[in-house]
Parts: sequence; structure tokens; C-alpha cells
Amino acid sequence: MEKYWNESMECATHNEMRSLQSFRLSQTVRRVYENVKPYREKMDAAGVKPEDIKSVDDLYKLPFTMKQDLRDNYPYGLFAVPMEEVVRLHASSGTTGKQIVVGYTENDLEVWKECCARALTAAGATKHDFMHVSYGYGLFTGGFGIHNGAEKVGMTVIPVSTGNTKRQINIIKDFGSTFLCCTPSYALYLAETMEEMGITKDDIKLKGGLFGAEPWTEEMRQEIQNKLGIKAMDIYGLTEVIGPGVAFECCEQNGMHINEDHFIVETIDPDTGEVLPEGSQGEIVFTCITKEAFPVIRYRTRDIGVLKREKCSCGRNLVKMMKPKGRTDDMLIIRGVNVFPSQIESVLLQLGNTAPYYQLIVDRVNNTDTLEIQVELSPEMFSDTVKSLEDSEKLIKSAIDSTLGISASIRLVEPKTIPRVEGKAVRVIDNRRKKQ
Ligand code: DLL
Repeated sequence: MEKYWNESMECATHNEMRSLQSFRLSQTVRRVYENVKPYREKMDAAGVKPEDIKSVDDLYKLPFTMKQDLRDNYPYGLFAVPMEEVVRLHASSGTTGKQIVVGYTENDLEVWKECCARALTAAGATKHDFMHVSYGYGLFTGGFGIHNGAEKVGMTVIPVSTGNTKRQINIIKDFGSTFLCCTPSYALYLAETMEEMGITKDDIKLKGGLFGAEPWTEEMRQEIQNKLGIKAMDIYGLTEVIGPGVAFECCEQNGMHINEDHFIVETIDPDTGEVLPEGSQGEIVFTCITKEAFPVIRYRTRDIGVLKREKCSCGRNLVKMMKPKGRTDDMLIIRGVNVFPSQIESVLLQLGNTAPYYQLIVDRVNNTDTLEIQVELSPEMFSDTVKSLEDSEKLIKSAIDSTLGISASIRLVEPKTIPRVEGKAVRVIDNRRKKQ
């Protein structure tokens, strides 16, 4: 089995990578300065000229790009090539505000395929495998991104897209899918539906999957692996940078290698913008150094993560980002305490006595923030006595209160009442926003 897709890049030494990055960065900055007015204006305002950016060490001199810059220049204002060179558009709506539009040249699509092919190869996929893609096809980057990468590897791609979960299970079974790509929450939903249909993991041929597009915990990984009988790998990316494939997990399942020959990564303090040393938790920032149509410079992702540069047993030298904790905009502030939904997921799944479905309802009552955690009962628990349900509720409450340092109310809800989704899970309903 191939271990790497592109050994010379994935295993290049740090020094080799830095010099390649420096060369590509200085070229990209010059091109963007010459061709994209908003970047030129921002650089001029900051007093930085392309000739000031000679190496990665000069990166900090460049201004950040924020989601608002993308919105302000909607739809094509940040494109760096004429439209006749753009062969594909994708878009991301996000939860608030106007959508953002990104473009790809023919060469950008090749870069994207390469990034996804590396991820798939690291997950153990080869041309002998069948790839079942349940990410949405359309303006969302998930479906097309993985699809094209898998074809590049030579896999037999099954472009199912989202919807009709029972049909998806039949396809997995009948077509002999060996790999699955979807959001981690949809993977669990597929497993649940499989169980309802009386199909066990021994009836299907799945052996691996690449899951991403939303934060998920180690505990969730275990659930998916056990229920589907597969090795579940993490894959990260965002529309603004390229889509899936910015970073991917290797056999260690401990952090995602970033495709550093295409994207330079930094972590910054989200409040001050100060660059943090590798290893400190901060906001992840990316600079594209090979993209032609839409190269973002120091793009602030709002994802909170930690970078680790250490020898990996897989042999890759690409820096790793540990599983992102969540996004700064998903972070809840409850009575002054910062809470990420992933922390709650981790506690719930560690206790292991409920179904892996939950939702957080945040409100403000008498000027005080309230947090209610709705946790779904597993069908077995649902038939338990009232006393044992009360005991479970108390157990969850005390585990949550002591981990988060705030008091939350727990509501156990009937099986299958938390809505199942085909894409990204909706974990938080914040009623405070309506009241502002
Ligand atoms: O979600 C691209 C993608 C598709 C990635 C399929 C992986 C697989 P957007 O819709 O623009 O793009 O959302 C990007 O999703 O900033 C993160 O907050 C979150 N995200 C993506 N992958 C992961 C992951 C796609 N593996 C936003 N872990 C990012 C945690 C993730 N969060």
C-alpha cells in the first residue's frame, strides 16, 4: 500500500519547506499586490511593499484578511486572475451575513485534488477502494473536493451526495463501498439507520472514512469506529482557503498534517493579533502560496487550535494542527465563562450512558445566562425506571458542572427527538441573540 501520495513534499525537511514557502510567498504577495486592488490598498495603508516580503519571517508584516473583507468585495473583488481563467466557483454561506464566493483556475483544481489525494492516501485508500461520498455536491466544497481527489487516487467514486439515508445504506451494502466521506454527525446517523434496518457492520465492506467540516471529539471518533467497524480519520479545510484537504490525519490519529507547501499556517492571539509560538492555543491563520484565482493572505479562520511540530511516526514532516476546539464564533460565554460545545460533547460521551445526540439551549432569564443541555436517551435507557433516569441526570449534571465550572440544567429527551442532519450538526440554539 502506498504510504504517501507525494513523498518529496510530505516528508521534506523543515528547512527545505521553509525555503520553498518563502519563494512562493514572495511571488504570491507580488501577484496579489499587482492584481487585487483591496490587497494593494491594505498593504499601502500598512506601509508594506511586495519587496519587503522576502521570506516566511516577513509574513507578520502583512495585514490580516477577515471574513468581512470577503463580504465587502462580494462577489469577485478579491479574485487575482481575469474571470476567463476561472473554471469553477464555490461559495459558503456561514451562519450569518452575506455568502462569500471563491474561484479556482484549472491549476487551482489540480492543487486541490493533490491535497485531497494526500489525505485519502494517508487514510489508507488506494485505487482498489470504493469511495462513497455523502458530502453535499454544489456550492459547498465537500462533495466535489473529495470526489476529485478520490478520482485522482484512482478510487471508484460513488457520488451519492446527501439525502435519503436508507438508500445510502443500501448503496454502501450493494456497491461494496470501502471508504465513506461525510460529516461525523452524519456518519453516526448512518450507523443508527443501519441498525434500524437490521444491517450490521459485518454486512458491509466499509473499512475507513474521512470525516470533517465540523468539530468532533475523540469520544465521537470511538463511537463512529465502533458502530461502523472502520478507522475514522479527520480532514480539515475551509472554503476561503480551498475546501477539504488543507489538513489531514495520518495513521497516528493524533493531529492533522497541514499541506505546508500550499498553505502557510500561523496561530495568533485572537484579541491582539499577536503571532504566538507554535504549541500555544490560538486562532489559526492561513496564507495560500500556490493558488491563482483566490489566494487569501493571512486569512483569519476563527478556528481555535494548536500547532505541533514534532517527529511523526508516519514519517511526514508537515506541521500538525490538533483537532480544533471550535470556532471563536461558536464559543459560548455563559455567565462570563467560555464554553465550547466540543467540551460538553466530550463529557457526555465519556459518561457513555446516553445516545451521542445533544443540543445546547442558551437563554437569558432575569439578566442571567442559562444553559440547558438536552441529551437524548438511548432506546435501552428510555425504558429505565424514573429513579435510574434521575440518577443519570444527576451524574451528567455533576460531571458537566465540575468540568465547565458553571451550572447547567440537564434535560433527558426521548430517543430520536434531536433533529438528525445530513450536513453540519446544529449544536447550539442561542435564544439570547433574538433578544438583543
Ligand atoms: O467545511 C470544508 C470541508 C468539507 C472540510 C469537507 C472537511 C470536509 P466550510 O463550509 O467553509 O468548509 O467550513 C469551514 O468548518 O473553518 C471549521 O470551523 C470547520 N471545520 C472544517 N473541518 C473541520 C474539522 C468546509 N475537521 C469550517 N474539524 C472551518 C473541526 C472543521 N472543524
